[in-house]
Amino acid sequence: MTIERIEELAAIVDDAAMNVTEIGMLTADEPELDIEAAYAVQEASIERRLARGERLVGMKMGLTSRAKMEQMGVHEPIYGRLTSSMIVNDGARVRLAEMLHARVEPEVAFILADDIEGPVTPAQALASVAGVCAALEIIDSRYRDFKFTLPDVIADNTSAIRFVLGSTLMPAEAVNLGNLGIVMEINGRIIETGSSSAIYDHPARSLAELANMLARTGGRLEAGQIVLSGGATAAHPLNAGDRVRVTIDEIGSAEFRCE
Ligand code: OOG
Ligand code: MG
Repeated sequence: MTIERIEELAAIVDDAAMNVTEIGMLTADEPELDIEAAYAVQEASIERRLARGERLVGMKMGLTSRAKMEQMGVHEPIYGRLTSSMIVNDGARVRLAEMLHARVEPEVAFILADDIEGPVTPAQALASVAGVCAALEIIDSRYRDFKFTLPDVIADNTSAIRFVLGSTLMPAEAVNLGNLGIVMEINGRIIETGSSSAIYDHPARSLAELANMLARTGGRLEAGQIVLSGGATAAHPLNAGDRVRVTIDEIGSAEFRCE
């Protein structure tokens, strides 16, 4: 695919996100959009955000749990990019008018102390982590009916729109990271329970896999970056007035409100 075509597709997903307008799947009109081209479109769409003054603050893994793979009908892990405009402070409000059909999912987040350059094992990746915290990711596919193929969702920056990190950071080695109980509540009602073991068997495996996927195209994770390791349960639709909270054993909680 030509650079011009990649830029064109990046403008389509970026405009859809900025204007809160849904689009049809890119693959419907672009048979050449394979996985490699889709990551190029994702990068070009992030370049547009950076040109508007956003900063790259981290990376996210997606479709790392069976619950998410089954919900979305896509069975391969993918990664996306997190920018400064996606950060929601713990306890703050999010405006659903800025989203099409937002959903929320509970996640475990890492903050990196050092760069991570693949290939690495999960244990090596953990040695570069400053700490772990509870997180909520809000996703909002730009595609009609939240339906997409693997290249489509990669090109759309893996549906990223907002995320909330909990306010406590725990050293990864101080907690039983591979099997922490997770509870997600909306308006005080428990709507999902799960375990960090659902995240690619262990969140550290998800982190290492991310570094390894990036290494294939010469990329790496950088000190200070945030990494979302992937939704532990299915994602849930959000409605105005919702108060959402995730509580994860040993590492704390994160919350936000919808308006
Ligand atoms: C794709 C993004 C998946 C996760 O944690 O699995 C994701 C989607 O479900 O729209 O963020
Ligand atoms: Mg996610």
